[in-house]
Amino acid sequence: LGLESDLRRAGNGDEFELYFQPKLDLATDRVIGAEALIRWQHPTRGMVSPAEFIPLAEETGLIWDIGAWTFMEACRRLAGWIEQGIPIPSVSVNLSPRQFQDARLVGFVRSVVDASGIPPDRLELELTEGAMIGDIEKAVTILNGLKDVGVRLSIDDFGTGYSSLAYLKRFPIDTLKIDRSFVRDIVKSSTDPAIVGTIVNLAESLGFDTIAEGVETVEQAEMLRQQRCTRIQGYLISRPLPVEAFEAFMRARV
Ligand code: G
Ligand code: G
Ligand code: MN
Ligand code: NA
Repeated sequence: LGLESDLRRAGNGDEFELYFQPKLDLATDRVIGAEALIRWQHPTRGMVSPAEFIPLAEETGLIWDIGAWTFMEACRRLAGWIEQGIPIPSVSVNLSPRQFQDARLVGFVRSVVDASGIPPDRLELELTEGAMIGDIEKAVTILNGLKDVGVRLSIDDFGTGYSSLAYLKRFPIDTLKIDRSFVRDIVKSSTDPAIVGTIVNLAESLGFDTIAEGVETVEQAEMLRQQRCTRIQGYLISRPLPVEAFEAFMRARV
């Protein structure tokens, strides 16, 4: 209960901060984007993990305001990087199921993108399969609305949820983010390389890109490359970084 009232207060203060984690294409050795990840610097508890407060924010409905802040802040940061000439092709933000289902979503995204002046295809929304189960027609309508705005769409934690292939072919998405559970043991596993390869083939057939999450070692990256997944994200490249450190990371690469 304490955490809930703290979360309510944090929303209108400045206790939230976005960290950014780069995504790399091994084929070109280029940073292709960055994922924005929210951090809550609580005045007495210290850093509270989103794994802890996002579920609470979902239950209480506070997620709308937190998500609105996240999206606007991500746009503000990207606009700044474009202006400074920092070569960051795109920025993604995570959407939880309740944000995705909210009737205000498409209009909100449209108005923030319009106001920011950012080319919409440089923004990406990461959705989990769980956000899209239930009413599939409704999910497809929302996804089409977002594509109409021009933002990119990805399915996060792909392979752990419920999306059937029949649904997947109807989703106007751009990228499958291969869940890190398939990456973790890929070097030793007798099954996980084949699972990754199958996801890559499926994505290719459907016209989607892939990126692997949670890549921590060069051996994992090499196994992924053998399965033709060259886009990676994880501690091997960088941990999620506060803005100044992320900018330093980007400057050091050029
Ligand atoms: O950054 P970290 O690994 O601690 O994130 C934990 C979880 O919180 C991940 O599932 C991530 O997708 C989620 N998360 C991080 N930032 C946000 C955010 O801004 N909005 C939503 N809805 N989820 C987020
Ligand atoms: O659910 P989502 O994929 O958005 O979760 C992103 C979370 O994964 C963030 O909390 C981030 O801190 C975490 N993360 C990012 N890279 C790695 C990694 O290489 N290994 C592990 N274990 N976690 C990672
Ligand atoms: Mn994510
Ligand atoms: Na994920």
